[in-house]
Amino acid sequence: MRPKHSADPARPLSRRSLLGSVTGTAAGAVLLSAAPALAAGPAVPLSPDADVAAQVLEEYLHGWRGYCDRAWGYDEVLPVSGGHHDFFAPGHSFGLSIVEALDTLFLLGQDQEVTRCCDWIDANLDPAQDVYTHVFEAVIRIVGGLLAGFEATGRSSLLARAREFADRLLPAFTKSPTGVPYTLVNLRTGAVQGSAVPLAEAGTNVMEFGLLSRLTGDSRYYDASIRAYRAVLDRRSSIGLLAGSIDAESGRWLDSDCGTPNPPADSFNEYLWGGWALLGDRQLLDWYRTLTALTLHHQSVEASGRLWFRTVDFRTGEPSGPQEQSELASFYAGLLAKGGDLQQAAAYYRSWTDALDAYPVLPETLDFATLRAVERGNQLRPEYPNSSFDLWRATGDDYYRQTGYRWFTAMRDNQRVPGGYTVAGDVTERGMRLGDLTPAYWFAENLKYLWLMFSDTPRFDYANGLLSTEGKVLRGLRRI
Ligand code: DMJ
Repeated sequence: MRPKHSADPARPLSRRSLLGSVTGTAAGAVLLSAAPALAAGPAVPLSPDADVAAQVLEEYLHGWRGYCDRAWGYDEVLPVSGGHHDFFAPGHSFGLSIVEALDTLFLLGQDQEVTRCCDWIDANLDPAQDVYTHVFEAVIRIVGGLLAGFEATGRSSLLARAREFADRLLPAFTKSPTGVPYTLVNLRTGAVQGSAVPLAEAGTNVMEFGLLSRLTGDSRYYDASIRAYRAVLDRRSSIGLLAGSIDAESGRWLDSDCGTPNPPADSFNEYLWGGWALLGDRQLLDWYRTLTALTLHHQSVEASGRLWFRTVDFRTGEPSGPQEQSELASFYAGLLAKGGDLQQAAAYYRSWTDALDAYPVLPETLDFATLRAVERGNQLRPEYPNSSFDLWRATGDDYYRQTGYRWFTAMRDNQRVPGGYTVAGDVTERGMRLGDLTPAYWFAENLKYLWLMFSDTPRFDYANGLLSTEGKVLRGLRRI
């Protein structure tokens, strides 16, 4: 299977595409431009299901109580042992699950909890800790979480805190000779470390930094994102592909594997799309279209009648590496749908649905030729229902809600424990062995997609809403 794809950035898009039509490339233009309007208004026929929505709410609150009772104020809960986990560095907590949960709690109508979280953040969240912090994770989780919390509540302290974090993360970008951000920065001193940068980490910040620039009128954040993109995209191979990791200091590629949408590329293309949709920067859309056309041309492959994406050498386009697909890549069906490639989006989603049918819950990595589990654990990841939501929004087809609900019941049947929800050790074992962690992203993403599909909440603008890679609603929250 070699799906056809036009590389023409001006080609007509699907009626249901989430694309707008505003142009603008310079930082100033983006800061001043209005958010792109949708191509054709709301196209999703909503048919809320109150019973399913109630189930989703119950399970979210089950997980949330588990965190609050056992690990309140810490980054993540260990729901089986009752302990807690520091996500960024031992001995340093950012209350990450609280920040991650803000806009989900708002969408769920849990206003008292939102207020409790905001009060905790105001009193306790310290952006100046003397610790090396992962830049990519801090941007998508903390800066994004605070911005979504601000959008939900209008509480100015959240915006101020987001800005303070971003200011302390900026040295990773500004100290880089190429503009590709270092992977780590010390929040107190601004010292940087880590020049070997996975592609996703170089290019997953423009939504948060662009919105922050727009909200504050300070273009430094957005400019840093664009400089990083240019540094990477200027180094495409002669056939236009990107490799997996780049040296922030020399600008040299550190490998030759183009593995989109697997990590380490995963959200790189997602943010070209999201940056365009949120900020109206036409250059981002052009890059997205060009890279997507190349991915569909060089990497799409049929195996047992299913569409997958293989890893290729970025210089030649020839296959390289094992025929594996990470569960993290399953978000890509939704991205293809948002970009207007609905046929490929649907086919790729069906591939993942077949994989879901083969296991109690999805394994971390598959051999895509056989659907054999290569990495057998399950990290409670949200990528599959993310695609369910995106495809449902793009097509209005109830199949995506049904399969999203199937994913939800599989998680509930297999990963629910008295203290919340937990990761699994081996999904191929009978009587699956469970681990002991509720990742903070569970509070941001997994059930948010289900809730949005089934609740028809008036708190979300279904026509214009935009979510980040961490499921933060960066546009389209409605305060009521
Ligand atoms: C989330 O933190 C984000 O979705 C990120 O982009 C990659 N995936 C994890 C959860 O699996």
